[in-house]
Amino acid sequence: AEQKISAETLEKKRRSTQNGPIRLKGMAEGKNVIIVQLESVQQFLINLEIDGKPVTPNLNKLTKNSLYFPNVYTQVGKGNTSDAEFITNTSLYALGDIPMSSAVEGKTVPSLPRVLGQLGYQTATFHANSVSFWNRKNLYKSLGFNHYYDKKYFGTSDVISYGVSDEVMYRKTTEKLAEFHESNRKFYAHVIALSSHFPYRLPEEKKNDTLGLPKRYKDTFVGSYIEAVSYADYAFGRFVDHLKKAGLYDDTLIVVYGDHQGVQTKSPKDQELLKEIFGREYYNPLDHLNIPLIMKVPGITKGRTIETTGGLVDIYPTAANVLGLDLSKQVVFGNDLTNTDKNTVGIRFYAPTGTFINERFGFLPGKTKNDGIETFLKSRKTIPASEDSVNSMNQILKYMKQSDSYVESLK
Ligand code: GP9
Repeated sequence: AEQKISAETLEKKRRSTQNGPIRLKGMAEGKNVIIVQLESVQQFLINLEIDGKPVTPNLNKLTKNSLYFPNVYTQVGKGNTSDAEFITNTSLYALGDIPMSSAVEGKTVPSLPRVLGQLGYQTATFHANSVSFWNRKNLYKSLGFNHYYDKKYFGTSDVISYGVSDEVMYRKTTEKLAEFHESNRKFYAHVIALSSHFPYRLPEEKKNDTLGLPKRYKDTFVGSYIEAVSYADYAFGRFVDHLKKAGLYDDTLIVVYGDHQGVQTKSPKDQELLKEIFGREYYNPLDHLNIPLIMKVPGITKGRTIETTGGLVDIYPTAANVLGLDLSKQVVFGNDLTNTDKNTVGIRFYAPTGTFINERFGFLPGKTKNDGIETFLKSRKTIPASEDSVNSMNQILKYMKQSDSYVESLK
């Protein structure tokens, strides 16, 4: 049965990579890799201005000379941030009800760090909280990271929420990366930012580094959220400075994405602010689960926006293409977004199982296995789902089941 799962999945992958010409293949082969996961950062903040002031000037700047994917969605389950770490490194679905760190405890999971490790890279993951949170010590072992750096390394000065501020985290991460660089081995660093964590209580002194919100945003949830992300963006800008100073910026594949949703509010005041930002009602799950994905590929100097719909499962295959890694013998459930015009992203846990988003609409399953609704991405207009959509839902459910059995079969 295991053989069958792998064969079917590989066939799916083969089909999906036949869609178009292979673009960008191997452009970052042999380069250092830094993947930054931004806590709770949703897509709508990128290029957003409030009263003429950008919320994320540093990320906006990064998009200008990178591949920028505005239509990407989170697919995390109960393991939230740690599920995002898992999916990004494996291109497997999160189970939903069980954090993946528990589901893969003691197992060896095929992954980006494992593949790069076999090519001689040092592989390390950086996060300011204790590694015991979300059972990460086991997760990192299962994913095959050579090193992890947690609270013990980062210390406890200048703390925001669960750990040192992103500023301290990025500075100390760069120090380690510079050491790796000196050892003449390539590195892959997965860097997990934390300062923009719920409930977004940014210390007063850090607010000097944020955009400075107008009065109508004061003492609102949306205001605190935007301020926290504005600080996370400021700290990310400092990271770019540190990397440039250490000579580690230009020739490195840098991937940045948001792990999961951050806006959690139903208050009328907050809804009003969201309406002001979106110019329409804030829509859950389409607006809610939409996260940014940015890839700075060495050699690409002019930015390009790639509209293809994607999910966290697609990050690894997309990065693998530019890194020149062959995934044809690995079971992955995502697609390379630079070579796929049509893609369907399956979601569960934070939306009803069977929810999917493609290049035109989001599908929400109905009460039976044969119905649902489609909401168009552009107009947000909703109609009853077609038979084709119901078939797509069943296909997605099949892939999720295959992914689950594959995870279970791993030793
Ligand atoms: C803490 C952080 C928790 O280590 O990763 O994030 P969460 O999963 O609660 O968003």
